[in-house]
Amino acid sequence: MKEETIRKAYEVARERYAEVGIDTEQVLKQLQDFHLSMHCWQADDVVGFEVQAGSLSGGIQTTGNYPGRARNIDELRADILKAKSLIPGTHRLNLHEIYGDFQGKVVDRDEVDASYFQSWIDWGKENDTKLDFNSSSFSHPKSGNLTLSNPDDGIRQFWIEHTKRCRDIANAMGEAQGDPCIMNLWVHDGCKDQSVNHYLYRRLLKESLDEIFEKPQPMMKDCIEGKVFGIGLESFTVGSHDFYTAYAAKNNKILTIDTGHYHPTESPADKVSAVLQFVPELMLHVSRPIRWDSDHVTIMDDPTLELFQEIVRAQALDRVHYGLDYFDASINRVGAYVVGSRAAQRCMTRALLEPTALISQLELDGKGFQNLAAIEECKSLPWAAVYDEFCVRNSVPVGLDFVKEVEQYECEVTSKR
Ligand code: RNT
Ligand code: ZN
Repeated sequence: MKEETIRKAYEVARERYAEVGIDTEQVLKQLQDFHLSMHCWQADDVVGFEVQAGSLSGGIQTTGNYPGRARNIDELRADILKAKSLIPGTHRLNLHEIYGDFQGKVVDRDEVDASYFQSWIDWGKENDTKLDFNSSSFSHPKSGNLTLSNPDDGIRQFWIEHTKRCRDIANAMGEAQGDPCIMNLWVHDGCKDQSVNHYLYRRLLKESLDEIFEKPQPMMKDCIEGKVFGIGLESFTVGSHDFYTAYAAKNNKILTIDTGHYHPTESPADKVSAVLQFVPELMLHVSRPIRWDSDHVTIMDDPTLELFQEIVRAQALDRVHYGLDYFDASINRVGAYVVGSRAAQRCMTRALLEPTALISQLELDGKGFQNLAAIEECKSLPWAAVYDEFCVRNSVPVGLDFVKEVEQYECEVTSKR
């Protein structure tokens, strides 16, 4: 697309937005400060690099077998860098523990330490990419149905040790990058069928968390993620939303909102203003559920847009960490990164461009129809011209121009795998 055309469209947009009290230059600055934490696991269908890797378990599933999956650390790094080159702004990378640089060695989850992530730390520095981290409870012989809530002391201690070590690794990453590493804790613990030990499992999970979080780790931040159910664990989830919301509020932990983890008619966006009254910060796993937690690629749909609007309206931009969490194995995976990341940014662009002060005043003045009219009008203000300008200023392709770059990469690299 011609830069001249984009520039002209932006100038018009700038004027239109100025009329409703929005400074687009300010919004462009805010977008530059909006860092996504890109999940490493879209590149390889959540397999990771453990030598002893088994198949994906823990209630999550990838579907599809599009060619070109990243099969090793070099391929994954190359794919992430390709995707990042097509997404404006600077972004973080969110690693799972199973993505360590194990160099062909069998390293069990209770033996892992920061040395296996040194090459990631170096890679992050070289590529201006800060790292976030996750402990990994799934795809392991000891995963079973219960990990941190397992009544078997040996198994429970194994996962406690794993998670403690992950916090050490996250802290080392945070120190090395001079910025706290955000570590997410999600365990799949649950029951496939009827169970009468709910209180026991939740008590054990609480005790495990208390022990895990005992050690102060100044350069990492803990977040905890609940969900409704997992595949094969349909009847009961130990780490439900009530459980983690209560735990986070009481213990000042970051709560993770994964947009795929709620009942189909429940609004993740509506959680923002509720829980931010009680928890210090939020981590997002922006995903897209279709009928279930299917982890489809993020798009600009109403739930995602509302989520970002709620954050902006709550003036909570600096209290939220913006992670992505989807894994579609049925399409080009680099393309999936770019589409999802840009969609999240476009939602944020629209949210930042909302003349909230103006609409809020109408609402507070009880001007019902005027309020509705303003909200409707905002939907068609020229927000896309602002995002296009953002792309130009970051020297990345505008509009559909990134598609041919993904296609070329597929032709030269991923299709040959
Ligand atoms: C699973 C959770 C979790 C995982 C990743 C791989 O339902 O959403 O965040 O998707 O950690
Ligand atoms: Zn998630």
